Amino acid sequence: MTYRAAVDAISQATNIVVTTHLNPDGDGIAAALALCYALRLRGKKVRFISPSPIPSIYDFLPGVATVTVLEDEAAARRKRPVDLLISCDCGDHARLGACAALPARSTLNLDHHASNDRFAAINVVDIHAASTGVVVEKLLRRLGVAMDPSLAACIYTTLVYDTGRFMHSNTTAAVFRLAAKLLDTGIDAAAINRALTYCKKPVDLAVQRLGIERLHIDREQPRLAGIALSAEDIASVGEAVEDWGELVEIPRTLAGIEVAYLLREQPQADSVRVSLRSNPPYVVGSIAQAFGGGGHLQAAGCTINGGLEEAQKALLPQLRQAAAQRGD
Ligand SMILES: [Mn+2]
Repeated sequence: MTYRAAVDAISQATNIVVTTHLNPDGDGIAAALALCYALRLRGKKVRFISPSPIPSIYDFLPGVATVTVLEDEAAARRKRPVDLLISCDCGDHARLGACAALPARSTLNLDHHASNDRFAAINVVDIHAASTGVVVEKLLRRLGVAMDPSLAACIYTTLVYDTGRFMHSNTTAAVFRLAAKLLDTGIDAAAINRALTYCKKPVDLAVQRLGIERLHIDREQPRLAGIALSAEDIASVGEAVEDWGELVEIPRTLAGIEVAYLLREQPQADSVRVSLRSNPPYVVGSIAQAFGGGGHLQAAGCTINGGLEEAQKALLPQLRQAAAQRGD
């Protein structure tokens, strides 16, 4: 890990842009906000530019009102160069969307995805970190930044989000030790948990109903279940939905299911977004990678060109195999 190089790069920089991946999640957003907050305390000129809008459920996080959204690549290219562009939670350059085109004298990649392709000048990729927020916390400690409630709220959010509320296999003793340290600052963890959990709108429940209607347990492989949504299904909900991704949790809740998938056909029916999850020791990360995507061993995603049926034909045999063989 090149924390040292990251500390040096930040120390030397005055103008910094912090960013995260397309369709950012609780880890990417809160890790980036923690970094922005801490670097501003250090007197840096920092902006958080996101390649997609920030879902409103994160409105409670400190600094979220200062985030600007940049979806136009040409506009990004025209920006004045900054000293340092820092990406949080992003495994490959293309996932930065328009923000990939932001001019910068140097780049720093803070992440924890096993599939990270080390696209930046300086790469701090800690695949054992439960969240990118953990990587940010280690970096801030090396920068001499003291933990405070604002920072703690952000880092705690990354833990809750990326461990699935302290449930997934990345929920280590180190995670609980860090969580305890964050709670020692006086943050209201239960309030944050509520903000991240009891945040549904009626449309989100309509999406869940659709997901349950489309839930399918594989006939050949009883450890495999998933949800496949056509472009028509998705249009039928009729409103912009902020987070489709969590539908992949529905098949997982069934006893005996070890591998779960969510397929979302895109509006022109020319590509399908794929989310994959598995319980250890079953592995889905390599499947996502084979289709040009990435992620973790047990949580990964990719996009497959073609319509829903084509994607199912290409993917299901591999998922059956993943559910048939233990990856350990
Ligand atoms: Mn993450």
